[in-house]
Amino acid sequence: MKQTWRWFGPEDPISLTKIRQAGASGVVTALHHVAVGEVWSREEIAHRQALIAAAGLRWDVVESLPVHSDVRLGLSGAEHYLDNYVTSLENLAESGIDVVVYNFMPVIDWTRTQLSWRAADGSRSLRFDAVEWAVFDVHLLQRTGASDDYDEGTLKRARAVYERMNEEDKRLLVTNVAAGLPGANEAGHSLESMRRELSRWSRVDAETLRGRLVSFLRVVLPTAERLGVRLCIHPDDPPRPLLGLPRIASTLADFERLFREAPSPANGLTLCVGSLGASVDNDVVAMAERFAQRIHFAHLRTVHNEPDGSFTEADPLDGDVDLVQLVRVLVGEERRRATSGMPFPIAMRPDHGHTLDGDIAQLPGYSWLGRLKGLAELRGVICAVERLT
Ligand code: DNO
Repeated sequence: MKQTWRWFGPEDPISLTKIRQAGASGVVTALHHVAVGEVWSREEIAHRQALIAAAGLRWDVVESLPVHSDVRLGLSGAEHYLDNYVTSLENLAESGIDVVVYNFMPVIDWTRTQLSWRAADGSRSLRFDAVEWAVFDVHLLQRTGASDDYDEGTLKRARAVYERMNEEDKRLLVTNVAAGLPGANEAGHSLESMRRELSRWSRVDAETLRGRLVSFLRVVLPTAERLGVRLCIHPDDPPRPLLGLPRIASTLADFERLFREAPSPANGLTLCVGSLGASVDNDVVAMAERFAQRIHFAHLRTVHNEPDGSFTEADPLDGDVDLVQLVRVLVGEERRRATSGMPFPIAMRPDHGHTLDGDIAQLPGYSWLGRLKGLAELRGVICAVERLT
């Protein structure tokens, strides 16, 4: 497997030198400074590529080339953003970058309620707490109809938690949920702007959103296929509807349907194990087997799930999904590709890491030492699976 590391660009506190010393050979990055929907020019791409090459690394994966919300909302005038998307894909292909991540989550991207949850060993990790989530939705955002989405027990516990919160606790929960996490599609929200954005989406149900995803793909996939670019949708994180909004890249059935309706080989999947694994209904190893030919990029991380739907990010080898089995599936797929003419290896990156003592961790989830530890463990697994199978 190709071992990569996510780098947020020249502002990232983790330097390219560190990334190389961590053992990665590839970089996953995006032109975060270009406004969503604008063209990624050849010059900007070449400039970023040169920085990465000067450090002895290669820009292997774009994460992400975001899809403008007007496209996801199906607004008239969105054709301009689609044209720009195609041009950006052409410019990337021209530079030899051929794996491109995007997602189709409405309003909020990946979501947690706690960004500094203390584990027993004192390290910090990210957590989605189902009760705090209900506190946010029902009591802080006060979304119309929110209480219909929770059972009695959760509503009762949420009220009790809310009543114990002081102003600082409330402010922190709003920031954690709404302000936007690293790499999210769009800038974060205040409660006010989130309410405004939600009202734009009030009539979009799952079927409508699925239709828009397929329409988007029908426009961009022919170009991607012609250029040898593989577009890899990132699953919903967590894989469930939030804030009354549909999420359509969450389950085996969602992906079966997506690949049936847009069968182009350029229609690929980012196997984000932590996202998919945050539903106990997803058998992620079985999903990897089922969609192996579509996977061109993998986020190797795991979570611990709890019965009420809460989950906490775990150490890679200690979570609910067996990453050793998963790596075995991906290595098997690479071997198959080697004899079938498909491009390989498959790129992987350690996804979020815990924040360890003495860490550099300005960006939630994207710590230096925590990810270094994650990559080191995963390198061991990959090496063993490649040698022994
Ligand atoms: C979180 C990441 C997301 C992901 C985007 C993909 O750590 O997995 O930021 O990059 O949702 O579009």
